[in-house]
Amino acid sequence: MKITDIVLTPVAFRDPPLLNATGVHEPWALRTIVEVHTDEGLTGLGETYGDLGHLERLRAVAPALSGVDVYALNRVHAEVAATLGGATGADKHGLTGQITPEGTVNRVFSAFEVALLDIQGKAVGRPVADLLGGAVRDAVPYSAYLFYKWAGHPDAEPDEWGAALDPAGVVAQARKMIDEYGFGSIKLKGGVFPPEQEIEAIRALRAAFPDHPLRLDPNTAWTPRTSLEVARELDGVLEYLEDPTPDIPGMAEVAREAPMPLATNMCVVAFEHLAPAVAQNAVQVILSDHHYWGGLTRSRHLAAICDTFGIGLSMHSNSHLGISLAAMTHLAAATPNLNYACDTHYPWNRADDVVKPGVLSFVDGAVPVPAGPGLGVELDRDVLARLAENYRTCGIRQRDDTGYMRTVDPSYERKQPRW
Ligand code: GKR
Ligand code: MG
Repeated sequence: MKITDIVLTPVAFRDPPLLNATGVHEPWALRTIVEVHTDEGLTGLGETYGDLGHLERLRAVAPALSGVDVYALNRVHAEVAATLGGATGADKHGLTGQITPEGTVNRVFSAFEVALLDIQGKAVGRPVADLLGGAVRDAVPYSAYLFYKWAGHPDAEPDEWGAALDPAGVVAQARKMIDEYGFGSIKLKGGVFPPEQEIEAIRALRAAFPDHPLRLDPNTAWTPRTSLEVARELDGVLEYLEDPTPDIPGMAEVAREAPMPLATNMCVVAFEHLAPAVAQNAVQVILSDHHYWGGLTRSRHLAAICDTFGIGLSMHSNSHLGISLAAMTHLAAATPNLNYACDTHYPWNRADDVVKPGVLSFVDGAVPVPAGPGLGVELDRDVLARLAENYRTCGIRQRDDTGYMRTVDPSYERKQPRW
C-alpha cells in the first residue's frame, strides 16, 4: 500500500491565558493536522506542532513521501532526514530545550509515523497499541495539569476557569479539574511567581488533596541553589520536581542533593542527550513525548533505554487536540514502564477538538484506549474547517508567550533562570 497524497492543515484553537516561565499563552494555539492518503483508499491521521518553521519543514518533506510504502517507516525517516539536510528548528518560546538536527528530523518524522501507524492499524483491523506490542493497561492515567492564569485574556470576558494567581486559586482550579475529570495526580506549572509563593501553592494542594501525588515544573526558572532550597522545602511532598534549572550539568548538581527525583522535558529531549544525562545522573525521570522523540516506535526505544538505566518515564504535553491524545494514549498503554500519570493540556483545549466526539473520554482521570482500528479517532470536518479558518484569520504563526506578555507588561523580560 503506497502513499498517494499528504494534506497538511494548520489550525488555530482557543487557548486560555495560562502563565508560565516565559510569559503567557496567546488566545490561539497552533497545531498542524496531517492526513496521509493511500492508493488503497485508507487514510491516516497525525497531529503535530503548528509553528511556521515546523509547518514549512512538513511541507518540504511531504512530496518526498509520495509513492513510499506505508510499512517502510525506516525509509520515511531517511527521506525526512535527507530532505531536511541537517536543518535545525529553534526553541523560540524557551520551553522546549535544546533542539538538535536529529531532534528536528524526529519532530517531522513523528507526524507522518503516527499517521502511517494509523493506516497500518486500519489495514489489519487492530488498534495502534497492538502494533506497539499490545496494551498493558486498558486506560491511561493522566494528571491534572494546573496553571496559574488570568481570569481571561485582556479585553475579553473571564473564561469558565477564572483566575488562579494564589494558593486558593490554584486549589480551586484543581478542585474543578478533579471534579470534572477524576484525575488522581496533580502537576502545577510553576516558574511564574517567586519560589516561596509556589511552595505555598504546593502546600495548599497537599492540604486539600492529601493523597494525590504532586509535581512542580518551573521550566528552568531557578538557579541550582534556588532549586535545592525549594527541593528541601518540599521534601516528602513532591513525587518529582520537573526541570528546576537549565541544562544537564545544572540538573546533575541539583540531583546530587535533592531529596526527590528530578524529571525533564527540557534537558533530555533527543537521543544524543541520554549518554551525558546518564553519565552525570542528571535526571531520574524522563518525560517522553512522541511529538519530539520521533514517533511512537522511537518513544518505545526511549522507554527501553530508561528501563535499562533505571530511569523513570512520564509523558510531556503541549496545547493539543484529540489526535495527539489518542496517539499518546496508545503509546502509554503499550509502554509497561510508563509508570507515572501522563501530562495533558486537553482539558484546556478540548472544546475545539477536531476529533468526532464519542471515542475519547476521561474515566477516573484515565483515558480508555480507543478500540481502533488504528488510532480509533475520526476527523470532524466541520470543526477542521472552522479551525483552519481561525488559523487564516488569527494572525499568529509562531507561539510567542513572551511577546504576548509584553503587550500587557512592556517591562516583562524572559530570564532563565529568573530566581
Ligand atoms: O503550555 O505553557 C505550557 C507548558 O509550559 C509547555 O509549553 C511545556 O512544554 O508542558 C510543558 C512542560 O512540561 O514543560
Ligand atoms: Mg515540563
